[in-house]
Amino acid sequence: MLVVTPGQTMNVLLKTKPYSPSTTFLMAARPHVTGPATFDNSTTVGLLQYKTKKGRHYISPPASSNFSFIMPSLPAFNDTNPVTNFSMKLRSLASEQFPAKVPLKVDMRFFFTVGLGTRPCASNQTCQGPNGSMLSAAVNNISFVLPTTALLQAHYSGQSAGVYKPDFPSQPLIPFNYTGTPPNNTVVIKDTKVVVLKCNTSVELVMQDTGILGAESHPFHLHGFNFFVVGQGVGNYDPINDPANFNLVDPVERNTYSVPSGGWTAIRFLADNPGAWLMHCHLDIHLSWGLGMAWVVLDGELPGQKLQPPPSDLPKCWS
Ligand SMILES: [Cu+2]
Repeated sequence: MLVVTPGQTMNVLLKTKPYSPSTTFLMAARPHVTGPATFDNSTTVGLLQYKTKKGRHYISPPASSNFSFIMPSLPAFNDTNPVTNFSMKLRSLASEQFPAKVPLKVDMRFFFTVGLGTRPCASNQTCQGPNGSMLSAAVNNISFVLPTTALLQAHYSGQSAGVYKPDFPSQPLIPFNYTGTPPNNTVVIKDTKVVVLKCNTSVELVMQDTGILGAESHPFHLHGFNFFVVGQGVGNYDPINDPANFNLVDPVERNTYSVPSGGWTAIRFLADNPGAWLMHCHLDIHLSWGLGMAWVVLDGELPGQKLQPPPSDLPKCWS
């Protein structure tokens, strides 16, 4: 069984057993859902068959549909246990010779809440949120607003004023019981804030799902870097006891990872790629509601640590 989250990529080595050139294999897939969304819960199937040609084996659709097969049993669409078991099982391909490059020393620690919230509904609109409010989403209660001038352009030209603010909070301004009784005020702030990092900062980030409007898994994607998933758990992250269980030996390396529903994920990455990098939930509707933020990584001292100029033929649409 394989679990792929929205936006995630995976290299898979398929081993069929027992091997026989005439065997047809059935593959089946269905959605996994943690939120309240309505969705197509049907199961899709595909077939693969080995053919032998000049001593080589390759995969092709079966020539005839005249065969019977056994439908694999798939977990229920809302069963999170197989998903957790699968994601916890994955390890890096690290070996003694090629150890995982997970940062062992941390320069900066961040704790981000990720989840849904509300905004006041405009008077001329009908909104779907609780008590007629507008559904929104936020990281540390800040609902990300995409600026009209590109972040990278503003950063590169040194004209970030009016485009983004460099004061994205490193932790929630008002801590609360993230997965417990929701706070009375669910209203989020709309803004364009970033975290500014010196080049080669090693970052540890804990992303904590909130149950403010119901817990839900959020597949977070980081541009510009791969990160290592050093820990995850259910409920509220415990900064005293949970780090002791972090995997700093062979953690899986990713650029997209689902923060578990009502739980948390801890990642580490080395910010060695100068530029402006979005990090956002890969559920498109959540992104449109503001579930993201950005990291701006400054140039370093060495020649290989400089943001490259835009290509000479970059279309000029500077605002
Ligand atoms: Cu999401």
